[in-house]
Amino acid sequence: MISKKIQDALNEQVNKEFYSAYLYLAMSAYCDGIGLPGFSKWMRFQYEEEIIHVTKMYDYILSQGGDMHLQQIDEPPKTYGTPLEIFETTLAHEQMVTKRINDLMGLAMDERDYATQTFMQWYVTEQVEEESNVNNVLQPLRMVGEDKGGLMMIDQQLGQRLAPTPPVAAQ
Ligand code: OFO
Repeated sequence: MISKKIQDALNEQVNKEFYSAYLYLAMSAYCDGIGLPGFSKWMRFQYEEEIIHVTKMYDYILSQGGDMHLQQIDEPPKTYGTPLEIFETTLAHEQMVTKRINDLMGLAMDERDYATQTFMQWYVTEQVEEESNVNNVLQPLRMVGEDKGGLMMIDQQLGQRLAPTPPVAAQ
């Protein structure tokens, strides 16, 4: 069982995770449109990751007897600038999500809700990985700058990303 406060905070986070999915799908389309299929694929798999984040939280709310309230999802931008700008936007977004996850964990601690703390630990760990994955792309992007050959190489590498697999608890 979860309190109304936790239930509402989790519902809001479901909405934010849906926005993340929407954002990365929009970025995927944008990258496709500017001729970067590897970037597009990377973002498409990032979208799929976010759907896993959504589904896992959705399942948890219902398993705790909470009310699910699917709210309106904000519209993401249509354009994102250069590949470097795309990933700078992505890092800023993930840092914002990390802050939200930490706030949710803080709320679960204030409420002495141990089940939700255990549940949220998965997201805390996941955010470390999310930020690290983005930084791993940002570093070479900063090195190559505007160099087209360098960007093509990064595009090829990003195209090798594997599809995400849902954790057992979310299946
Ligand atoms: Fe759901 O982690 Fe990215 O946003």
